[in-house]
Amino acid sequence: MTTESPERTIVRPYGDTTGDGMVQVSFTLPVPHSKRAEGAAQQLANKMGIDPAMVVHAKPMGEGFTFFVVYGRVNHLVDVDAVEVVERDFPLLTPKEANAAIKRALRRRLVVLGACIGTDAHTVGIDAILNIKGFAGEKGLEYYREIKVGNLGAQVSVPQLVERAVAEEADAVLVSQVVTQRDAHLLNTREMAAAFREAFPEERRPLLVVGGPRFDEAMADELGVDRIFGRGTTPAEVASFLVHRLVGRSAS
Ligand code: B12
Repeated sequence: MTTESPERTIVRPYGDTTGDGMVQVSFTLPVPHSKRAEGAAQQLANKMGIDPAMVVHAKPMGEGFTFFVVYGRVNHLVDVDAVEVVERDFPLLTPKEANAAIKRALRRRLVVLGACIGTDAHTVGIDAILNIKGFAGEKGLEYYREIKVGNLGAQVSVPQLVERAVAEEADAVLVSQVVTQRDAHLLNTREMAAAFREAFPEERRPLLVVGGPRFDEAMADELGVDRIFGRGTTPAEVASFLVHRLVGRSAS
């Protein structure tokens, strides 16, 4: 890491030697594999600011497509201090602490509903958060004595989800969106948020949480949800957020 001044931290990518600017990118071009195709990949990499660019891997992908890995140097600098991310702004609780806080504040179990909506059938992510076996060494929300979990599974329609949330008097609705083709995750999330706003008065609306590996966590307001969780989220982070928001809400 090189620093320009005591305040700013400026870094370059690292490949063979510190600060040499080496990066590796992969992409697919709609051309059959050939020397010319490799040249095209190199040209694209050059246009992306990678110079020199070496095609280190090229593999035909079905008919008329080639997958490439290109390794090369960029001259760009990264200002780490200028990076903006959504930091965790609530304390991380153990299951015992979360249970105690819910019991104290709500005097009933907190009701959570989870689902993959739209045509999305990727349930592994929502299961990682909800199922008792959990994720990354943490137990899922089903393990929390004071949380009642309903996992609706895959391909749940927005009307079905709203109906269940009404019937179960859900405190929070957790939605997973993994497929991002044609921005399906954004469209589905907006549709879901609008439907919940229509079905509930604002003060009784369940907390809306979405997650998936390709969301931008900074887009919560834009998508009309209360929080977005991205890649690598663990169950304790989600439980802690729910406690922070719902217990806080009931206290005010
Ligand atoms: C397993 C898998 C499948 C399985 C799904 C099985 C199942 N029951 O889930 C099967 C084989 C069914 C499948 C099918 C398809 N798949 Co698929 N699949 C994958 C794969 C390999 C792994 C996904 C996964 O399980 N990750 C592990 C979990 C733990 O991670 P996660 O989902 O990110 O979840 C974490 C966080 O994101 C977060 N999180 C996620 N959801 C939520 C929700 C909340 C509320 C919160 C708080 C947090 C949270 O917490 C989790 C834990 O940290 C990915 C590629 C990859 N390596 O990621 C492709 C991938 C997602 N699939 C893809 C595609 C294209 C498809 C198909 C369209 C393929 C086809 N042509 O049929 C179909 C679509 C089916 C459908 N209708 O949805 C693409 C999506 C591309 C895109 N741009 O959208 C990927 C990226 C593969 C690729 N590189 O092309 N797939």
